[in-house]
Amino acid sequence: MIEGTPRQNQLSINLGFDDYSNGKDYKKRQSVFRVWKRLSSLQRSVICFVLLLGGISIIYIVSSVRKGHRGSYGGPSELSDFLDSKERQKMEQEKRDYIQKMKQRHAVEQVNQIVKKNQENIRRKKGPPSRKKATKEDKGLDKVQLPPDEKEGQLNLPPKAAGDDLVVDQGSDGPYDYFDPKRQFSEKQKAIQDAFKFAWKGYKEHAWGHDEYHPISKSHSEWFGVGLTIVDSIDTAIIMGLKDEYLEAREWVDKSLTFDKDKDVNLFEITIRALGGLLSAYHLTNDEVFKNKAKELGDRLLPCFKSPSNVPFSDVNLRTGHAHAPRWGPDSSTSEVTTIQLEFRDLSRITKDSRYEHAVDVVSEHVHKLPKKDGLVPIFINANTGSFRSSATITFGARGDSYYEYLLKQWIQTGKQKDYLKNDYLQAVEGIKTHLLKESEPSKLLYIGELLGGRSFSPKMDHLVCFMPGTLALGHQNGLSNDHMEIATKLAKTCYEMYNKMPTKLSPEIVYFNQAPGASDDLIVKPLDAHNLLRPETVESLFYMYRFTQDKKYREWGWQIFLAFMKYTKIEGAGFSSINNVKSPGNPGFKDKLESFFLAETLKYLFLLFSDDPKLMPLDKFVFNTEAHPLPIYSE
Ligand code: DMJ
Repeated sequence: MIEGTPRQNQLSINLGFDDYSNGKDYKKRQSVFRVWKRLSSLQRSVICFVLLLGGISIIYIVSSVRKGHRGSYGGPSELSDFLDSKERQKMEQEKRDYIQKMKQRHAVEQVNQIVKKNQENIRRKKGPPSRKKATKEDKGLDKVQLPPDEKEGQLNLPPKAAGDDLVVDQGSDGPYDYFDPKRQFSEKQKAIQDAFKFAWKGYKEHAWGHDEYHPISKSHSEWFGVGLTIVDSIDTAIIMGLKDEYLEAREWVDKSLTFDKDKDVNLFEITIRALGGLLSAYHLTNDEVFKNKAKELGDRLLPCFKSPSNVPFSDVNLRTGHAHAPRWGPDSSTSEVTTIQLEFRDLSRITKDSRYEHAVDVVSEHVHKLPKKDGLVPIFINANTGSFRSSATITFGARGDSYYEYLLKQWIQTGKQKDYLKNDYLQAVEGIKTHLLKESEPSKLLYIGELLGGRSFSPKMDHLVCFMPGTLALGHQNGLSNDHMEIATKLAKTCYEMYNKMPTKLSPEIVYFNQAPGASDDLIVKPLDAHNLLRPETVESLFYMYRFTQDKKYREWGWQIFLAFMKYTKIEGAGFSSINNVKSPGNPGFKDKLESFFLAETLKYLFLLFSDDPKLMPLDKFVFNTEAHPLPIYSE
């Protein structure tokens, strides 16, 4: 024994990396060799066996911990499984903290990258940077600074205040700062912002946290019990740059919004308004609060799809998950089962959970395969059989409308890769031309009628159909045929005339077009159809038409409609209300209801109609869901 104790020497093992430069090591190895030779063969076998067993155990433990999976027998295979529950909790907490910190670090790096990209863009536009020495302030703006006490893997970032840092990367155009105090608004935009603030104030005072506001009685009511007016309006507040209203809404969503309600909800309505609103708010702010709530809602809606045909039931209880057909009939509405795809797909993309997208893709593919009338579909479909009710009406109004809208928008959302959607849309436009498109007398206003029972033509058009000029124009902008734009232009004019020809300058809910040669008026309005619900479809189309053509007449029409809303639907000190009769300027009669889509859609599209900022909601980056909630376009 030359160095160390005999025991140490016996345990020393040469692993094969011989290095004779060190004499002491060499002598050690010699002595180990001598000891080994003195052992009996049984002793040698036992030692070899023990070493082998030890080696295998080490390899197994290391690989299990690395993979982090649980063995198929369900026994412990993570390090934490060997610890008692307190230690495990502590370890898991540390793990969570670490992940959180790394996320924050990643966010800071992302912002820095965006800032850098912006600076490069600006440099490219403005030429080389000046040699002026950077001031302290310049440096602050230059880069999001990590706090000085940050150490590797141990970030100590100050907590973010809600509303700070509200930027979203809009691709190569860089981030958009909705709450930039330097944002410029035209006088008309300011008037539209004021209308939003006015309605918000009334809702806040008399209906805060409730679904619906009744501005005459200054009361409220529930539909789904999820603060629908708030979640439907958040992104409008953001887009308009209304920070106070946004922060109030965000606070409510964070602290008070829950979907754990023993309540039957309509899958379509809650998807387009609440899920769409939350997703949009998430994309515009990157605030995880919205994403988490959207996910909770998505999970509670999934049971709808457990039908024999995979076509969803129309209703589901948010708490129990019990899904069923509507109380008033056996079928789901066609537009409802086909107007949830943009939202569910987006939810999958942001959560990396494919279940939502898969559920709605199955529906789209199923409907694609069903027989149609030149691309046109009946307005009812049965969730048990998966078949259309063939005797149902064909319309671009209620229960049919957004089936067509989402064919086009899904195709756009998925980077124009799903050709079957585009083809179905193109076929439907051909179907319109063959079966539904007519001109009125005497002014030859182009309109889209209906096929009652799927067969007999009716010259009836819901105001809802007025989304179609915008959708046709959007399709044209995305490369579809010129005649789509020609039809869009004529239909936009018709939709405007539905306002312009009324004594209040507000459109009725439904019109019939005169077909008789020699008739004096193009429009016939039945007494029960003369109400106005503050709907958005016409101003939505005016927004698209102006964006794509820059023709000022669309702004003039939009402004006239806005002024009519101000004149006939505004209630001093309270908000806005639907009215009963657009033909009676002396007595339009309030319905005592503010629909959430007035804030979500009507005012948003009006505000965007008057925006001259090309970076605000670029239509090659965002696609609006049917409730005007912008969602990102994914290049597949
Ligand atoms: C909104 O909820 C949506 O635009 C839907 O697609 C149709 N109806 C209302 C607005 O009119």
